[in-house]
Amino acid sequence: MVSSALSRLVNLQRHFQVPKRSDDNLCIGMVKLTPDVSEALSRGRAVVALESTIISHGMPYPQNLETAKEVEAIVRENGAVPATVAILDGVPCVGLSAEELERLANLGTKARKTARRDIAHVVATKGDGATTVSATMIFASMVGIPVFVTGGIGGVHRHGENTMDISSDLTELGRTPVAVISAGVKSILDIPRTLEYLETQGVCVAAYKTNEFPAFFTETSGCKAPCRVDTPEDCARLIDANMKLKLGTGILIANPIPKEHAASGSLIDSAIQRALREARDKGITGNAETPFLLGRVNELTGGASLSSNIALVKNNALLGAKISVSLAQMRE
Ligand code: PSU
Ligand code: MN
Repeated sequence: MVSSALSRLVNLQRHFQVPKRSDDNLCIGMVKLTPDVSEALSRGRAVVALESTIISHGMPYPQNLETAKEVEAIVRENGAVPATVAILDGVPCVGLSAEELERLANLGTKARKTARRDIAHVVATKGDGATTVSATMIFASMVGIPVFVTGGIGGVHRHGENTMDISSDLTELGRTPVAVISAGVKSILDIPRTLEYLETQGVCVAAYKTNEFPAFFTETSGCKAPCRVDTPEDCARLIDANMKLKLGTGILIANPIPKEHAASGSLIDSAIQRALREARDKGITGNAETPFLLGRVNELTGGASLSSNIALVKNNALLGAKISVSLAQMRE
């Protein structure tokens, strides 16, 4: 047990050059880890990575801060250590202090939405970056965290076959071996093409306790999921097999929104249609599109979409923590 924990730390160190201790935070290469995260990783304990664009761009203040804290608390209560990822003053951080979390929530959209392509520039300019799914996967993988919880991932945008607006979350899933727990993909996106693209990228997509791929606010999308898992242990075995085989690709675990929080499909649908029209009329494209659509759908549904969003993120945190604990036990 001790020797495997030690060898894990030595491996981490080898991989990321010489770790330095500065105050209480352990630095691996350019990445700063909080003491509880580095301790858990070196002992092979369960850690769950969390993204931060959902805090800065996905929800308004103060619900963003409350939700971020509650999500971390759910992870802890279920036996894992939460590691919220963000770039602060140009330093990639895996795990945030209470003050850092508050700062990020306050910055809101003033923080830079940081996907893979943005990381080097945010670091070089010593900026504050909120990491999307793609950037969060990169840092989770760098420090050895195999499980990552979010609300929803990006996908192929509607008309993506013309605009080529395809989230880098999908290509990241194709190249980085981290399991992402999400409530599926929002119907602001083109769900069938998103699943096709994930297949092309070689990503294992598994729906939790259902045969259907969920659509974030609703449990159904009309698309069949490629595979199904029914327990946290099933998920852990899947992740373990993916790691042992060194496939190098990510896994998407799609956890449907709890029934009691599922928004009325027609309410959300009409809000989405209107938000999409407005985005087109205002010429909002590129990485501004997702935050615009999320905010507008929330306004148009009178906040209903925000409370569904919060409920499903917490539900994902619960599942992610259980998966992470089961995986840590399996790999002891
Ligand atoms: N979908 C959501 N909420 C979010 C996002 C997506 O329901 O907050 C964020 C995530 O950080 C995701 C990013 O990685 O948007 C995708 O943005 P884009 O479509 O620009 O790749
Ligand atoms: Mn995009």
